[in-house]
Amino acid sequence: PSKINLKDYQKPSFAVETVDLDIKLYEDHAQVASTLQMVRQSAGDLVLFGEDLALLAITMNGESLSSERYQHRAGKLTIADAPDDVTLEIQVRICPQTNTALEGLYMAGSGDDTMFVTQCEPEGFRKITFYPDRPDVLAVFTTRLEADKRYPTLLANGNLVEAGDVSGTADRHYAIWHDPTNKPSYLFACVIADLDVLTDSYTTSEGREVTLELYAKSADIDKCDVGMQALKDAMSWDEVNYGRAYDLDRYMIVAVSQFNMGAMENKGLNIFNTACVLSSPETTTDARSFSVKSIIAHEYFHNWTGNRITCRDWFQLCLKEGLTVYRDQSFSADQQSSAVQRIDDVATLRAHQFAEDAGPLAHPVRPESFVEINNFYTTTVYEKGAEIVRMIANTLGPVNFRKGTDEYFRRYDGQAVTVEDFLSALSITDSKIEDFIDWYRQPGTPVVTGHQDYDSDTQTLTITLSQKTRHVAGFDAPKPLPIPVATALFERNTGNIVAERMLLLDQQTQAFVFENVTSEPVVSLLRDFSAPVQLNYDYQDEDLAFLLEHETNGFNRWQVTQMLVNRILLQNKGEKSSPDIYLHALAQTLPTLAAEDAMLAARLLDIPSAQELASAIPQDYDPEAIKAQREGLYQQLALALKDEWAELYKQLPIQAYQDSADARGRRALRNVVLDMAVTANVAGAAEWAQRQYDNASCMTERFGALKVMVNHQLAKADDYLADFYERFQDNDLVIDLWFSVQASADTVTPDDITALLIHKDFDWNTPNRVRSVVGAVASQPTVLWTADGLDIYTGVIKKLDTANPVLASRLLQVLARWNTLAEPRRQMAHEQLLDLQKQVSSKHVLESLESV
Ligand code: BAL
Ligand code: ZN
Repeated sequence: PSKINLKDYQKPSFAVETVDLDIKLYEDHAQVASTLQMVRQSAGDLVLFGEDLALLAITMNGESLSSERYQHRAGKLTIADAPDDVTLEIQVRICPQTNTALEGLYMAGSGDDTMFVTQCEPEGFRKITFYPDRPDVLAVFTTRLEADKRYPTLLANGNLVEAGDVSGTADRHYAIWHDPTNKPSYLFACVIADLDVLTDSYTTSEGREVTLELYAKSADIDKCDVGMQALKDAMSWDEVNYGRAYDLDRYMIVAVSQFNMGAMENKGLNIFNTACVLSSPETTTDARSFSVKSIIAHEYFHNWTGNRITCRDWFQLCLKEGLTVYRDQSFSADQQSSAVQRIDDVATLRAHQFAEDAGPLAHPVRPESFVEINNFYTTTVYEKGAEIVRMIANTLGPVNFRKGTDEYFRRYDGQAVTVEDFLSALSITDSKIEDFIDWYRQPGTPVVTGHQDYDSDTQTLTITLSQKTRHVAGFDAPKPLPIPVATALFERNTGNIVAERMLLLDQQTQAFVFENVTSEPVVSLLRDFSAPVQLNYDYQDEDLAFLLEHETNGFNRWQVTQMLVNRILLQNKGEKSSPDIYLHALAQTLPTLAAEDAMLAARLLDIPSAQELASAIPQDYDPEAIKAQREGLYQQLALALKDEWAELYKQLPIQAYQDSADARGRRALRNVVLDMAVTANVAGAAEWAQRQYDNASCMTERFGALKVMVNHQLAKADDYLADFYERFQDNDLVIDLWFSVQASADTVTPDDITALLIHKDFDWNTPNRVRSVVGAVASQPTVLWTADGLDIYTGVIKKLDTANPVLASRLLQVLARWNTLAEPRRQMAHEQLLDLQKQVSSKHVLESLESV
């Protein structure tokens, strides 16, 4: 497959002014008629894209175009010598009923329970009709939908203009929608379904009355309140923090159970994976419910950062995603402890993005070439993209960052722009911000190394920092990047902060001098994770234990526990730290912290997942050894605090459900304590798990207890699994949990996975269900990296390769680290991947296998 390069970007020859779409849905196909008003902007052919379309008719300025007048090849329809003003009328036939790729217009559900929805980002619109389907072509859309009255819900972007019965038929109806905003085709959406709606309203700071509608199946409409409240919170937050108000009279969200992504920000008509919008205490864990709120906010925030200002081309994906993730992380930090928010964001970044940056699929935040853009909806583009915006925001400070974003909206509203445009607006108060462009261009995670020298005569402390980024093949030699390092000095005898500074490391090596330091301090670096780098500072374990006790920054307290764990588990033989200091420091900290901030206390007990630990191992990775060491340390931790668990558990009783940060923290800690108690064989702990399940006030408690029973193979685990299935068999999202708790059990075998894949409720057409099993396998390296595990995993990829290549390719990305394995696994994995390469055909999967 051929590569597309950023350097080859050319403006489209034609602009589209208006699009009139008419989509008629029938039993086994749909007919799409479109009228495009186009005007020439520059010399060149008129180019339309189209995939999986049967072209029925095409006319230009009223004249039927015979096939000699255009070329139709490899998904492109090219008309040479088009006049400057063009009206194109196109008729195509498509088949949403058999569209398993879930791109374009597709049918979700089966039997009598079906609905039709769209997913057009990035290039799905070309599966609906021929169109200049690229983000820099913006047009005003009018959409007419026609379908059987079995589907009473007919939605498209914008405002409802007209609806009624189709004359001459008894059972068909239509609706016409008009979206007054100029938008790229990737933001087009429509829905043809039978849904209930939860309605609310919001008055914007500009005085606009907005109708808010959340559409879901009638059985799910009682799970829409959390999402609705989050939407209103997000609307208000964006007005206060960015001065951005909503711009249409209607905002709709539709829940669909079969969806490749989490959600999609189509203008005025968001489409959501049910997992990312439905929430109720009985059926949704706190963690999931919290992410529902942040995803609702994320899609809402796209209205300004993505929709009103969009990307010039798909290389600029991070322009909208990095900024919008940064905005949703900031929103979420305002809904809970900001330290815990930062911990969770950084844990995700380290586990997934650092791994991607260290492996063969490493790419810059703004890639320079791709075969299939769907392969670049990555944690590098999203999460590292957000880290760059965060560094810029912290460098500027809140006042100047706001001046910069105001300028960005002022200058570029209504346009399709680039990362350079973004940096140029952000740099109006500080031209150095433009230097951050290298963060967008250069792949690889910088490693920052440092040490300190204290001179008691002059009372100066010198911190010397160096940076190094690995040279990724195919890219220029790495340059030093601007790296903000938030630093505080702690006095050893009092634990007080004596100095705080943001150091800017922008050369390969730099010395930073602090004057008037009366005794050698303990230095806390990279506070709040001020840059997405790996830090190797010359600490003693005792310094880290000191920081665990004295840091005022909750994030850094967690960070030092993670550094200690890494020293215990990952350093070379002979350099490994003993766990004593770590265990002692936690034993000192935990009881008090549990009462003050239960959620933070729960996080401090985190031992990085096997996957995250693996991401830090460049070669000779032995999954069994890492698993054994990890479990060994977990066991030691559980035993070291064995006498505390009963008391702590007692202090965290089940209470009437509340959705406050405090209550969520107590539930989170309760589940961790339960697991620790069972691990340490505390007398009666198995019964605590049963009682917690039986008396649970919400899913967090019930599922937490079930997980403990399954992971520890407690005597009643199977009975409780059966009960869980019975109780929730009608709720797909909960049955996903039922699959995932089994597939990710500590003791799972390849045979167990195979059994789940042939279970009567397993469904290859529902990405959530596939991920609930296959995603769980990915989290178990000791199962994944065996001959049987790989057989299963590559079998899944083969099965999905043509049916749903977007999903197949995403699942495949976890195999990218095969080359870090110790032999003989490395060789075995390599052979399996070479074999897979011969048996797949989608460009998505082939591109992900390029480096094998
Ligand atoms: N734009 C795709 C889904 C999201 O990032 O919001
Ligand atoms: Zn997004």
